[in-house]
Amino acid sequence: MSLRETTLSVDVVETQVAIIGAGPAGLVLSHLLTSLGIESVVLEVRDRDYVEHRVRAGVLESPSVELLSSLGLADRLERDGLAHRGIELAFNGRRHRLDFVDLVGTSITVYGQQEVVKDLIAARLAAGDPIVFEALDVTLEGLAAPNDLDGDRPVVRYRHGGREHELRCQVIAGCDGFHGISRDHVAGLTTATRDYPFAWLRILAEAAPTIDELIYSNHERGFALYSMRSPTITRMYLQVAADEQLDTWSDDRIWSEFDERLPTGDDFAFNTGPIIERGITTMRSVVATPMRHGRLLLAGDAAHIVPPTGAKGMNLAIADVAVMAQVLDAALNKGDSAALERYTETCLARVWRAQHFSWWMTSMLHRFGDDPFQRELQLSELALVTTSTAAATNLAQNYVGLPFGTLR
Ligand code: RFL
Ligand code: PHB
Repeated sequence: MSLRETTLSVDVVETQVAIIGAGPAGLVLSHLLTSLGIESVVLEVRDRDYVEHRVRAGVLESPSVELLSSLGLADRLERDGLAHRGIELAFNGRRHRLDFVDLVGTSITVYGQQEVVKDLIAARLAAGDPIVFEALDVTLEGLAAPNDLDGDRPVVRYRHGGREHELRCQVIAGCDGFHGISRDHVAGLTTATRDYPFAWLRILAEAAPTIDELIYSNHERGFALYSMRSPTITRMYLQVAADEQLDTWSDDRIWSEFDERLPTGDDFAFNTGPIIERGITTMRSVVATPMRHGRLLLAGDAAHIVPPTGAKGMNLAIADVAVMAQVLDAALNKGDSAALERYTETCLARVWRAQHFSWWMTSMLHRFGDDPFQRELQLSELALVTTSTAAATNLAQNYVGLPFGTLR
């Protein structure tokens, strides 16, 4: 980053890539670019403490873990992350285990998104590379026509510390999540959407997990998920109405509902404890296309969201920026923009696979009203994936994450 000029009113800085958003997408991208010798500045509207304590996803696919390891960013993840061999699917009061390592030779790691974010922020700041927290009123300017790579360079303006700032760059990476501003700058953007008629009530509790793997439970009262973050913290979810009011759920009601929906008995019981975070997560599938407008490229939730049943949100964000780093390496370091032209289609191949998997898991596991036809289809599907190696292998390879570069 070079400080070009400071006038009385505006601080002007030049960089190669302006990254909007310090979530998993923006932060992983910043490290990938550094490894390729490409300069970047990360602009984040929130403060560091907020970003580091925002509780969200928890499952890392194996390609995501490999990418973080290859960047030397996985020390704490390898030490504190929980390596899971598989998951359990529960229905009709019984648990069925799928061993992903046996099925596909690899598996997943449970490690909170906010821990990934903390590790990436600490490593970037330790290297002396810039993250501007509390970058307010970010605006993107000078975006040329959708296919123009030769036109004027874009400018990002923002306010920080009571001053106006201008970031001149060659490329803008829109990594600002589903409620960000970047997506609105993509001309001709269209979205494909699926709304689900329910939401998830989520809790984080100070309670030691009692088993080593996640339990996804299909129950007549609605879906429940048993997950965890550490040897002392449990993460759990309940299917609730789409317009559910959180304040109607007392702690007692939450715990007794888990007791109904999880297959508790002689071989499984869960611990309860103080609930330290709770909320309602809406369930939607959205895919925006294209993911590029000239020198602006979108990644992660800024371009697409999935229902959390497949645990894909954070992983898709990482997969997008793995592609983005490659195409920017070709374009900025080697003057070859062919891969950049294919950025949208390359990303969307994986995005649609994840959308299908998330939709399929959601459809198989949730209660959809009283429709007996749908219920029998679910039970038939669950019977298949828990008895057929071919069906279980399909679930396993989608869950652990296809290697980057598959489906091109
Ligand atoms: P993020 O993580 O939302 O990061 C975007 C960042 O951009 C910042 N930002 C801006 N910065 C500057 N200027 C602006 N105008 C800006 N507007 C926004 C934001 O403050 C933020 O720091 O997107 P990213 O990097 O694409 O990562 C995606 C993942 O975060 C997401 O897919 C998952 O966390 C989804 N998700 C969950 N996935 C799961 O698998 N399991 C979960 O339990 C789970 N819980 C969740 C979630 C997403 C949630 N959101 C987005 C509502 C719970 C929530 C509440
Ligand atoms: C989580 O631990 O937060 C989690 C795990 C699996 C999912 C969704 C969320 O499918």
